[in-house]
Amino acid sequence: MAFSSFDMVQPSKITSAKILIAGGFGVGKTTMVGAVSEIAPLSTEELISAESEGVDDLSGVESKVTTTVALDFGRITVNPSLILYLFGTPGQERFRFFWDELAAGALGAVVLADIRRLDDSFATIDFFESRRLPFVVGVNYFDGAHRYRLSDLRAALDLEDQVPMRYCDARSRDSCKQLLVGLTEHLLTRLESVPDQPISGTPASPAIRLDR
Ligand SMILES: Nc1nc2c(ncn2[C@@H]2O[C@H](COP(=O)(O)OP(=O)(O)OP(=O)(O)O)[C@@H](O)[C@H]2O)c(=O)[nH]1
Ligand SMILES: [Mg+2]
Repeated sequence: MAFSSFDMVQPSKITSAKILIAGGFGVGKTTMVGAVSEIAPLSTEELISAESEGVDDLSGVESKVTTTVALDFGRITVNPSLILYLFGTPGQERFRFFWDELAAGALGAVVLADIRRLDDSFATIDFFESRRLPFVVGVNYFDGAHRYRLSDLRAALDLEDQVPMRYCDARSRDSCKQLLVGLTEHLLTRLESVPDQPISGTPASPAIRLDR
């Protein structure tokens, strides 16, 4: 794995960034935070209640018995200069009100999409597009699903060309790390295109930035 772009961050400074791991119900957000975090992840899992019936689509994840009711939290040191703090969102519709709170101060996001339930990703993509928060899309591949071409998936999601997208396995540390590398490179590219302005997070965010 090449981490060359991260070398652009000054080695003398330790920079941290808040990153959201977001997506619809049961796409693998908690799994990803758990797979990639170097600390024991904080999770807030509770048994799925009747409130979910008829609202959240359980198809494909029928065996799922718990759901995130607040957030997931983890940390990964990308290189000696860069630490990412990962905040996984809850996926159930009734917890959507909490996303703005979670997004405060975030520098960017990984949007996870379940290959079998792409429709569930529209609301998440809209969320970040409307807040102008940079994101990458990880298409979480579940066993036995059809493997579409990425270009077809991009068209189906109506995703702009500059938004990085790749297949991933939320259970694999390497795969998740590649998504985070892709996000960091995306953030740095944006920083280069507007060199005098820090990348801002959400409007209410403190000025977290990648120092260069
Ligand atoms: N086969 C396969 N299963 C996966 C993958 N990622 C997650 N899972 C499984 O899918 C289920 C859902 O994963 P979670 O990580 O709880 O999903 P979530 O997005 O956090 O769910 P909510 O918080 O309820 O929205 C779990 O049973 C995981 O083990 C994957 O890449 N492949
Ligand atoms: Mg979860």
